[in-house]
Amino acid sequence: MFLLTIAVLALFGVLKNSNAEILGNQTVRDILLKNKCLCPCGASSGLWKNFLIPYSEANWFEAVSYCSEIGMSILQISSKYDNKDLQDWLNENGEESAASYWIGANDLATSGVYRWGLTNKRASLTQWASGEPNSATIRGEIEHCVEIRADTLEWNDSLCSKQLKFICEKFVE
Ligand SMILES: [Ca+2]
Repeated sequence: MFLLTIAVLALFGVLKNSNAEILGNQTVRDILLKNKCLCPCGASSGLWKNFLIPYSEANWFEAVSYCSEIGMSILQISSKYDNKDLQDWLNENGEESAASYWIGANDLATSGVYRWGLTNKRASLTQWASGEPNSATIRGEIEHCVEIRADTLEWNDSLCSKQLKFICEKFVE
């Protein structure tokens, strides 16, 4: 637990020091504090995952916090099996086939380096849509958070402040 605390504080330090970008009128640090995002925010391990798409839309930070508050984590995709499980589940439980959802991948700490949630775990198996990630800047905010399209499972970096549905996951005990 001590090491975990240190790791979280270290990541927090990275965010605090390297990312002065303004998201709306708030810094990344402000948003993390406001949404109590200083959690491990990463699923542990196991063979099978449960997924959940909460009813409400949320910005990415709120999505991370919400999943954590209900004992889950924002979705991570670590293997092709994760993709297969997700696709099967979305086919049964998703809404519109072309809907997009927040997942955990983001490059908030280091631009261009995508990690899962607020962990230091690198997103090694990426599946960007054509032309993405483009780190577009819209009204002064740069795209740092990743949404996944339900039908193609392709990724797009998007504005973290955008309201979007999201996918939580939890390994089955
Ligand atoms: Ca983009």
